[in-house]
Amino acid sequence: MADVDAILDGAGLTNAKVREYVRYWAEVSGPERIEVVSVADDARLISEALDAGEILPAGEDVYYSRSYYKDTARSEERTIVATSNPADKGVYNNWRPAAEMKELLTGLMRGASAGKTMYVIPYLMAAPGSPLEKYAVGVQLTDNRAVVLHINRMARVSPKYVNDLEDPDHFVRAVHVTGDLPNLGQGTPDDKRYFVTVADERTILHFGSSYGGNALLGKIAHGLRQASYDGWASGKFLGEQFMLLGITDKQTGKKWHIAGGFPSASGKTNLAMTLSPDALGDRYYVEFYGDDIAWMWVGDDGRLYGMNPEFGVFGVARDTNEKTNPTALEAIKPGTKAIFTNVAYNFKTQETWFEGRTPQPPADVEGWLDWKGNPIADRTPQQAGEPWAHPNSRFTTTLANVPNIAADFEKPAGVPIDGIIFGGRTRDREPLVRAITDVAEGVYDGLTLGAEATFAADGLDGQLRYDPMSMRPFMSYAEGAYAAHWLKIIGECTHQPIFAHVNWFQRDESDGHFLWPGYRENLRALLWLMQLKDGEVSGVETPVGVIPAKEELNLDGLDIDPADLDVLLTIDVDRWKQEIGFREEHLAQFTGLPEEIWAAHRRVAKALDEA
Ligand code: GTP
Ligand code: SPV
Ligand code: MN
Repeated sequence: MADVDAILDGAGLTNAKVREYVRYWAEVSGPERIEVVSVADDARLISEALDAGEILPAGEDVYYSRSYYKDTARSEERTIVATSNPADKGVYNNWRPAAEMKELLTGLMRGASAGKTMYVIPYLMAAPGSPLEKYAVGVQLTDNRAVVLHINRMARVSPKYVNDLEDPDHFVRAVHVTGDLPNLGQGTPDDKRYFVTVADERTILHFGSSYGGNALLGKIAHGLRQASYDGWASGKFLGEQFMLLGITDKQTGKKWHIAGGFPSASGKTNLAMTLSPDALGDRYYVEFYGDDIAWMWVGDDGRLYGMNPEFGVFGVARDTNEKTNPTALEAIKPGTKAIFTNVAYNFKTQETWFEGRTPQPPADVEGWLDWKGNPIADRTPQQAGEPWAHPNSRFTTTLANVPNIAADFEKPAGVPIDGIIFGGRTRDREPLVRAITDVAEGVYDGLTLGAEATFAADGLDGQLRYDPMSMRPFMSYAEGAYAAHWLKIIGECTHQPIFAHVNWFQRDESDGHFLWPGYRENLRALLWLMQLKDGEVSGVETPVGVIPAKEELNLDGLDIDPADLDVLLTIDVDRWKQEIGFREEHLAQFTGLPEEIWAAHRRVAKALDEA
């Protein structure tokens, strides 16, 4: 291996602690070459990756990549949070002792980058100048060039972000070693993959994947697991799997910001990028801030502030089309430098396709390969119904490519948050929207978010499960402490956001159709919520929150079956009473849950009993 110091000097990487870290892990994983990356290297890296066949052209300045077929989503059971304090063990964080995990991962990584280039990627998960900048600095090491290309789109990348730190040691050490993917025993008892966040040492060690959040460590490992831990340990902020959007009423000039948690592949990207329904477009303008992560803190004016630490979008491809998400299509069009992963690809025309892009797949199958690279034309009749794209296939593009990106998306001060919403795929019980004005009841609602799991995690599609605040796969410390931290942060606000639960996924009992048309129409529920907050409507009180009176919901230009609307705006008290029993069991798993949360639970249960 070449002289590490000479390479770091050449790249202008001067932080001595960073240099020491790079030397240490280079010694462990044993790459042949080392290269420091800045976003300015992107064009060269793209052309190298094209030459090496690691990515393929998919139109002008758009690219295609395929991951190993057993490496297409997060693996929750292989994901671990480690610390040196056993009290950090929670129900969902797969806690393990730090010393044990560091030894194990060091062993797995030893020599595993032989013959490869190790890329050193200094990054920032914040807009420069953010009050949380200190928590946003990291340096990822990876031995995978395609991963570098994704990170260049998803994070701010440059040595300048790590050179002049107030505390040179305060950066996240994020080590990624791909491993020999065909020989890792994925999904077997001998599985060799480990995705570990050593949270109290701010060190991330991921081995055995080159896909998504398993490999882009600034995203969910740093942006969610490490950030939620840091936010709690410092007492200063929340790091959540939330989207963030702005709505402007052009008539009054008012602007609201709403943040919200929906479990993976449940509509955050769609909602955050939404446009007004056509009939309301003259009046309301929606701006996109973020689709997957929000860090939130209390501002000097007593309001809750939020920002998206990411620089790009890693969005679910399936069902993205002109109707569901026109802004996403704009953000991945020719010239955007977007990268598609695991969609179908036509090697003759360089087109891409995924389920839901058009109602039917391309009629002429010539040149089309499915996400595994197998020709569609060679399919047997039995294989005919198989999807062309992987259900968790995605696109990667920078925020600035999204046409309705907010003008102030990089403003370091963040934006004040007026509403926090929770939602997920719930086929019954949850109405279109129910507002919750009490903070403890709002936090309680987030903790009891229950939804159908999706294909964003291996092998769980369709299972009903609780996913507190949509953070279940990203929880880094014990749930009781997490709830207390939420109450503390929101409690410190003198102007608190309104909470709400939304559901776009309620289905008809008999034929299964979605009762609510969803997508752009979802704005109607958010507008009602903001009007409620501003005292312009009063809604209908129910045991589980305030729901819209039918005439309060703006339905201009919407064609909806009145019978469906009735169900969407009804609370099924019996079904809710049953739910309360499940919630009791769910909450009882958590040690140290604050009494305020139990009190909120009892209030809701009592209101239902009296209903
Ligand atoms: P992650 O990136 O995995 O965290 O997920 P996400 O929450 O950003 O998911 P995304 O917005 O990409 O949603 C994925 C799926 O939800 C797609 O298949 C969408 O078509 C579907 N979806 C989103 N919004 C709606 C809606 O309003 N109604 C219905 N029926 N489906 C929706
Ligand atoms: C999710 O699964 O919630 C994602 C994609 O946002 S990944 O970054 O792979 O976790
Ligand atoms: Mn996500």
